[in-house]
Amino acid sequence: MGGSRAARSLEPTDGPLTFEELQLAGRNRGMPLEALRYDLTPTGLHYLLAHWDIPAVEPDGWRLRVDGLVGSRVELTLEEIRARPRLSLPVTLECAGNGRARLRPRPVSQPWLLEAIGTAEWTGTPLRLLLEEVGIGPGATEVVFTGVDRGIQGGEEQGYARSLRLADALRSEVLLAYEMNGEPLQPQHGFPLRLVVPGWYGMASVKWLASIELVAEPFLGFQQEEAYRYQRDAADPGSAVTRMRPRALMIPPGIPDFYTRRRFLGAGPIDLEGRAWSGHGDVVRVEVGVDGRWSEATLDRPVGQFAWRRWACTWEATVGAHELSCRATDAGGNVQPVEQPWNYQGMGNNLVQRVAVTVR
Ligand SMILES: Nc1nc2c(c(=O)[nH]1)N[C@H]1C(S)=C(S)[C@@H](COP(=O)(O)O)O[C@H]1N2
Ligand SMILES: [Mo]
Repeated sequence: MGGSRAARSLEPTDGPLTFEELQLAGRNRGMPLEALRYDLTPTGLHYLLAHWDIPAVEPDGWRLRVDGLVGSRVELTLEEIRARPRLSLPVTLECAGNGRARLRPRPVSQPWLLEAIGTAEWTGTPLRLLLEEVGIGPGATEVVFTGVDRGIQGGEEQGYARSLRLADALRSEVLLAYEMNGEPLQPQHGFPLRLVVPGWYGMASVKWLASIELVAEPFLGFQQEEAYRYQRDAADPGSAVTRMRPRALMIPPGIPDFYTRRRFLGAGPIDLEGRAWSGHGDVVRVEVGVDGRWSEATLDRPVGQFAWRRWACTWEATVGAHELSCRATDAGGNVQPVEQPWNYQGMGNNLVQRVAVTVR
């Protein structure tokens, strides 16, 4: 197994960004950090990630198949799903690869810096109600979600498929979502239907859903067993990436230089603000660092149980070059690291943000 993993992965590198990384970066966009000002990220500013192409789905011909170890198999139209009990939840989503391109050496994949985040209000029907209705067969332990999209990864042609353990799938906040911010899903965010798994990194929220299958054995698909694992190296089977680690981000203050993005601002009191979230319970503390000295920020109420909360503080900016940073602590006692948490696939890098500023 170690051998096959090694053969399927690209080795991390200290080299310059590649053409292939640029190709991915041009398709998969981040949320500009100034959009941290919004409670709910406008849909066009929400981050976007698709492994392959955005599939063309004709809503009339589309059906959601629910089968496997169920009492009764069903095929549902979008109309039938929309007619089911409805729930809206603000949810912060973050790609598990967020921060990857800041690692040294750099795992080669979509080269995210810090922007693979967004918070939307997702509307759909709770998965749990549908599973209970079709009947969870004896022996079912996992639920496999497969998207319409297809591609090749690790040399293997596949549809995008992920599983959840039954207990996770039955959590009341897990949605089959058909609306984002009050509008039907846009093509790139999973039209006509996607899974939304609040608290988890984005890979769990399967877009362009085609089927839901209840199975008895652990699912071993590529996106479950090969991708999305915390590994030391290619041979390490590692552990599964699940919930989001805590993170705070700051709206870079002042004005940017076009090319370097260094920030410029005037001396005096500066309002710093941003957002913080975690998949392990509420963020309970945000600290702001100025040149390595930390102080407390104030916290607003979370936008929702599964969504980020705003933080703010005032900084007496003095003339010169400074480095600003921020770090979150969650209810589980997890704190963002100040040294990089390196792993082979570049997953869950929640190293603190650092913002270089010049005060004039
Ligand atoms: N079918 C399918 N679902 C998918 C993906 C994909 O490539 N195909 N990408 C996943 C990943 S890695 C992330 S981070 C989120 C991104 O969701 P968004 O583009 O709506 O922000 O979708 C997830 N669901
Ligand atoms: Mo992702």
